[in-house]
Amino acid sequence: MEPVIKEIFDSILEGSQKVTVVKVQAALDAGINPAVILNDGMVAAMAEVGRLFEEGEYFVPEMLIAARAMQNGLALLKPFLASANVKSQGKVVAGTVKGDLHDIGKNLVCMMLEGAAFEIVDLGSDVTPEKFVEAVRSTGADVICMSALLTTTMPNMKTTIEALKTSGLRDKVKVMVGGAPLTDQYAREIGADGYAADASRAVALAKSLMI
Ligand code: B12
Repeated sequence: MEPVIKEIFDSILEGSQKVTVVKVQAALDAGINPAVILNDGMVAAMAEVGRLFEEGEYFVPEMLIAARAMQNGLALLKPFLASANVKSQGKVVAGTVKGDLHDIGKNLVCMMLEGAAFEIVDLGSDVTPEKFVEAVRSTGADVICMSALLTTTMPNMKTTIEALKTSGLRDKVKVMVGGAPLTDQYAREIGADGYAADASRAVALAKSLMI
């Protein structure tokens, strides 16, 4: 691993926004592939933060400052994940489900989809089923992307799919789901059209659902 990637990893673990930004910029200047910076430096650090939280070494404040450092670094990477203007691949409504504030993964999926020329309507986090339904209705979205990071909020994906059915919109939109606790099997059980484990697979899935 390049030393600067390890420094990015460490700066996110320590929640140091300034160092993260400086090191991500240094890695970009050194010509390191943005995907390596993202996956080996940043996403790996968030996984380690999760492990430390599970072991009782980190608490919510540490998770929060690590997340802020990650988001600052992501902002720098965004232009490198986005492609030049090409014909729209389709419209996507995205959000983290009701009760859930984890938005880093969802933001990353949005960035990568944007990079692949999808139009994104990002509803943010803690999005109620009604808000998803209303956004699908008003934007005429082709795809809806729901994210959940908590086992307790995963069922809100099913509730949202039910709400789409009730409002007569389910057949008009493809439903993609994701987030660390999800599985392909769970996605099938709740009646989603697809699940992807990470942001690059989410792009491949979205493209396949548009055919
Ligand atoms: C950062 C973090 C927080 C931050 C979130 C800040 C933010 N703005 O997002 C804060 C501090 C707010 C937080 C709070 C809490 N958290 Co938290 N958090 C995390 C942590 C460390 C990292 C999550 C993350 O950003 N990962 C990095 C991103 C890039 O990965 P990702 O989200 O999985 O996304 C990727 C894929 O899943 C996929 N994907 C994601 N969404 C979608 C959507 C679609 C459509 C598709 C196709 C793909 C896809 O693509 C993404 C990119 O590759 C995780 C640990 C972990 N290992 O996940 C715990 C974790 C999720 N949190 C946890 C807990 C318990 C909590 C709290 C309940 C703690 C508390 N006691 O208050 C609260 C809940 C608050 C709430 N109501 O949401 C637990 C959940 C346990 C469980 N089984 O439910 C975890 C797993 C930690 C742990 N190991 O115990 N947390």
